[in-house]
Amino acid sequence: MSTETEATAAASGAGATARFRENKKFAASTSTERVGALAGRIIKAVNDTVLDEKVTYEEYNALKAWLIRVGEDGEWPLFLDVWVEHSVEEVANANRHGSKGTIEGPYYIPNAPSQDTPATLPMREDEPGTPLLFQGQVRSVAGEPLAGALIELWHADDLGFYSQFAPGLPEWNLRGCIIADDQGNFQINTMQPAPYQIPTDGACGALIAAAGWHAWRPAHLHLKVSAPGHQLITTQLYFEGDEHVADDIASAVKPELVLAPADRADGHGREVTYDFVLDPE
Ligand code: MBD
Ligand code: FE
Repeated sequence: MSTETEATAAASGAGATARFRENKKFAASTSTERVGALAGRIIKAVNDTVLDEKVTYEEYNALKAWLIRVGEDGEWPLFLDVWVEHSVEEVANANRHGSKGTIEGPYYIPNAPSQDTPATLPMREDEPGTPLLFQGQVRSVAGEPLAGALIELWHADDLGFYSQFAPGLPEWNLRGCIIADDQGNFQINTMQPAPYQIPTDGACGALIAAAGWHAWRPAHLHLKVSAPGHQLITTQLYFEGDEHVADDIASAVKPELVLAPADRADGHGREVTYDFVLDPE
């Protein structure tokens, strides 16, 4: 038995759904006018599609069955984060001057174990993959080093699985909160993640197969970077040469977010430097 053979869409979907409920990221109050306007537009967009495309009862019932299955598989967080979150992020961060953000995705867990820099993310003794040293500095838009910066990093392992969303992985595997030094500098040792495939055995995978799309996200590091008095950024970093950098199923790649790691002089994996620039609050 291994993570690879035991992982199921329903288990990771149920985990992501439970996680979302705990985070309680719901709008406290959205006005009647706003709900009416947004829900009205979405319903109209669906009806326009039905009329334009002359959707049949067979197709309508297939949609109904599929929507029921998305809920049963717990895949609403996955579905929304893959196909909708990128435009929400674009609107939210349109006025930022610092580093680019991108989507959070469904697999963030707050309060991972914290460590001072230089740090090594929690990993198994025989963690597979290529070691990666990820380092840099956190600064303000004015160029000042930000003391007290915090770098939260989480990512998939060398098989593309996230701890707490796939069986058999230690609780905090490849997740950590790293406290930068008084110059905002950080050094984090981890393992290069693998590309991520949307589970093929759930509702989202069924849609992807039925539509003839591919199911891949390029390999990525997820980050939340913050410092006192500055806006937190949620972002991801990708790797040059990854075939899915150009066609991420989640539409979350931006050119500024693609890293080009170099081989380490000591032959021990790769290293890359990336600095974060935070906007003031
Ligand atoms: C991921 O790992 C991810 O980052 C997103 C956005 C969606 C699905 C899986
Ligand atoms: Fe991810």
